[in-house]
Amino acid sequence: MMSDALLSGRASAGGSQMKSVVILISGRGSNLQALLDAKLPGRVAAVISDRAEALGLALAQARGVATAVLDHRRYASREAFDAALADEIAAHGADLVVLAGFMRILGDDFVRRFAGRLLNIHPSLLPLFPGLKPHAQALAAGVKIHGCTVHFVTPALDAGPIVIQAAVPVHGDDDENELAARVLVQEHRIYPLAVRWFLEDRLCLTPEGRVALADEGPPASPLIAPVAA
Ligand code: NHR
Ligand code: GAR
Repeated sequence: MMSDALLSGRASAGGSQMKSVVILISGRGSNLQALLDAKLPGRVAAVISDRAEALGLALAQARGVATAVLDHRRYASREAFDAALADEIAAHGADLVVLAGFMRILGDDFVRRFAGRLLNIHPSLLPLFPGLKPHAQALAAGVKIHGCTVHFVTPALDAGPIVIQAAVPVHGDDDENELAARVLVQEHRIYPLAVRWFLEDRLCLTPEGRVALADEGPPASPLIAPVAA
């Protein structure tokens, strides 16, 4: 829903308007760390992992953020896992759900329940290279520019409306790890931006399923790669 604040360009953040965010992780948690470091105008109500060994859980605990683990292997079906996860998120009163390296595909019922308040970051320039191993896919395709995308989550995997992208050059001698590290630096820049816009009521998904962003700023610079003399 487009709020009056978004339409009028008035952004409100703080006081009783402060929104709650729940962050879902599966692993390392470097995007979680970038979000926690960003001093966002909202409350991180909980960090939930589907893996007990996720390193991001310790990070959240060290910052005084509530954590929960829902191991998908303990549920009889994807639907049962999704329902338990949705209830756990709702118990924290989430206005926004942020997938930060969360590695379980979410079913239609889950996505519908959180429609318009569910964001993901994927390490490719979507719609290129959705799904698993996007850096390996990019290297195999021989693209010279790669990157990352923040999008609203819809039932179709990695195909939801795009909020922001960052591009990086692919170097001739890159391996998967080098390329992933170059992209990750940019993930840590664009995800806090997108989440901030949502929390400030400047970003929403319209009823037509399009992204609306107030105050987009000046046009960005082009990136050309390779540079060759
Ligand atoms: N769910 C929906 N409905 N739509 C999206 O766009 C989603 C989603 C759930 C997660 C993140 C995602 C990514 O950015 C994401 C986007 C997991 C897989 C996957 O294949 C694919 C994409 C993404 C996350 N998961 C396997 C599964 O069976 C498990 C893989 C594993 O455990 O390593 O769920 O890329
Ligand atoms: C990040 O690169 C993120 O974009 C990616 O996994 C990494 C998680 O790192 N997400 C996906 O591939 C989603 N399927 P992090 O745990 O350090 O944030």
